[in-house]
Amino acid sequence: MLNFELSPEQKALVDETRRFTREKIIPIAGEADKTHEFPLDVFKEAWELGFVGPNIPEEYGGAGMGEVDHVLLTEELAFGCTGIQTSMTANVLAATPILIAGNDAQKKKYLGLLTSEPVFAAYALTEPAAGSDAAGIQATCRKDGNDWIVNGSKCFITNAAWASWYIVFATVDPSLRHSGIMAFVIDRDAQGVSVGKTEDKLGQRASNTATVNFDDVRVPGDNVLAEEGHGFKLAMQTFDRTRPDIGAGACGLIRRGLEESIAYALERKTFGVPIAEHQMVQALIAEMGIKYEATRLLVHKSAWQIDQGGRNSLVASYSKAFGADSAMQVAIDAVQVFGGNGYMTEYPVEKLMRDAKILQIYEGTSQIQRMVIAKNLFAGVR
Ligand code: COS
Repeated sequence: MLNFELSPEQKALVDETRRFTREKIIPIAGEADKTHEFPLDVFKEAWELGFVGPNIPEEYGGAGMGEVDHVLLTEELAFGCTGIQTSMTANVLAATPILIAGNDAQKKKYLGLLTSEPVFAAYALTEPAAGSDAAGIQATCRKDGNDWIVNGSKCFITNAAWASWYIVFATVDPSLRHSGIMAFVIDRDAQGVSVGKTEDKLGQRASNTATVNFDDVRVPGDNVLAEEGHGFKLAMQTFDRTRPDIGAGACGLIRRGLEESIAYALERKTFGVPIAEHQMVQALIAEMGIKYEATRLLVHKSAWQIDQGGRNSLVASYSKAFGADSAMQVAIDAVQVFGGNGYMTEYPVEKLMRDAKILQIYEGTSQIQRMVIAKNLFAGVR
């Protein structure tokens, strides 16, 4: 059975999120971009409405939303501003390893924190010398009685400065690569945790991105999420579940670029007619429509696969790579449709171009997605 129709509940969710985006995000997005200030009041309102961490199960206080509903919601938030949306959805990235591998006590404590008050959590994998090569992390952990001592530095961490707790990947021995990696939940207020500099970024400037340091941090054994050799797989399983959501962010950005371009093309005149009548402009806009529809289909399929359970790396990477690359192209073309005005900050599309770039980089570059895709395709044949 195949059905592209949204259910009445999904339509209501889209309407509600769309209204929130129009009323609360779009009016302040430009200012948040300029000042680098994440709008905490908007975050709190979104949290009240259940838009933050929506896929946390009801038994831990969440909305228990399925992944298809989740990507519908993300697309709507991203239409308003992918910077604000990234910070809102980063709680899902941090919650996912706990949902996959956490025991009941860890779920109650750490997911419960996210659902009982509007706080942040962060996922700390990347290091200065280990981005794409996630198995190359250098942060270490060593056992001390029932505790673990964690040392190292994580960079480019979304919401690092705001987070109440972190998912931290560290290794018992860097030379073991992925077979030495563990995962922990570490409280922000644990002794030895410090937040470093906040990054000054090209785009998605409303979202906080910072370094976080772990200096002889004592972590109770109860906070081990993945034992030696299981941390890397947990990181990858997490991405399988969260990369479709990056595709959903791309969907929102693409739709924004498309709608802004159509509105501008109907209004702006050259050679005595609206530019919408010029075939070359029509071609740019038609491409945007194709990219929107195709990204959305991939995102919905990859989200649906998550809801069905089982391994979904292939389509997750399709949706992430195609969505991110399409968003970048659409944003560039939207600036082109706007011409000189598109290059100016008083029009909305230059921000889309700056914001889109990171979609091709975070949670695995477009090149890494192609590695995952090729590996899965060859494995299917072998
Ligand atoms: N689910 C479960 N297990 C997985 C997996 C997945 N999706 N992907 C890989 N694994 C397992 C493999 O099966 C292998 O297990 P065995 O040793 O038991 O055979 C192990 O993990 C190592 O896998 P692989 O050899 O593929 O690892 P690589 O070091 O080659 O790395 C890539 C693979 C490049 C895909 C990985 O490092 C990656 O995704 N990098 C990008 C990281 C990233 O997204 N960073 C951005 C962070 S911003 S939040």
